[in-house]
Amino acid sequence: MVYTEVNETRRSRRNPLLISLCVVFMAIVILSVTLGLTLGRSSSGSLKATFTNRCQTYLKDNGGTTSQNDCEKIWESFKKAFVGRNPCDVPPEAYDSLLDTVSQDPACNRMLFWSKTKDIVHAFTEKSSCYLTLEDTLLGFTLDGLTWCGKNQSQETFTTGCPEWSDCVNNPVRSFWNGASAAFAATACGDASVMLNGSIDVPFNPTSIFASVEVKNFNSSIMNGLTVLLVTKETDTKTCGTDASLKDLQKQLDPKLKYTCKVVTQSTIQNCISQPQITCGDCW
Ligand code: N1C
Repeated sequence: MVYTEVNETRRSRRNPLLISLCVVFMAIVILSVTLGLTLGRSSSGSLKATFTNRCQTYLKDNGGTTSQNDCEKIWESFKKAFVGRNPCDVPPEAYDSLLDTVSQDPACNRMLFWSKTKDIVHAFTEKSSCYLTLEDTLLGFTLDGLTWCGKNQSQETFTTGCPEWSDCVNNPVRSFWNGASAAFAATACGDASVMLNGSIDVPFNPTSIFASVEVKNFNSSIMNGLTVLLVTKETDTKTCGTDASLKDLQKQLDPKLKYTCKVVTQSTIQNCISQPQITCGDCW
């Protein structure tokens, strides 16, 4: 009798504790599921919003039609390249149809390529319209700096949990830049330029998109030559004649293309950017 009473008292004390633990556990489960769903949805929602907003801004600023519909159509074509696919199995060709629909008029003599000099290149192109980079085209402008991927058997788009650049070659972001860079380089006409980084060991790096994709897509029947602008700091010792990687670049260029190289210091470019009015051709 005494034994039963003690036991019951313990049970009745334990029960509320167990119940509260269960409630807390259930609350955590429900919260994580809801949060997961909301975050998942909002990331894909925000990719579409970012894409169409940037696309419309570009069209507006570049005198194109500003119809919401155009950017919605481009978004649909963009999505088709990677939605429902394993994010390590999206080859550059997946973007062919998108790149065909959004083709851009080439800007002969004004095309500027770059490798490991993105910040200074864009600081310059933002201030002047002397040169045109891939980020000054509709798709380059719209997708610059974004991350995206899909998932097998899912219609959703994701901006987190996507493969990193080096995780797999055929990831949606890497394949886009490969495909878009190939198409951009193939239209280069007249004299093109490239800003390479003279402060690093290998300014012309075979693994870069510039070396592995763009140089291979130059078309010597529409292009005259390539000018390398080797961007250095005052303390750098690299020159056009002494850098081994630039010799590789010359070897890889079609012999019909004229090769020119100039060292340009960062401060020269910065001075030029700070002028109220930039005259094309006056900077270096
Ligand atoms: O690998 P990189 O440089 O040589 O690629 C740069 C080269 C440029 O000439 C562009 O035309 O390839 C084109 N390009 C872009 O326009 C671009 N915008 C943003 C290549 N990559 C681009 N990105 C991102 O920069 C891309 O997601 C990747 O991470 C970098 C590559 O830059 P890099 O190594 O300095």
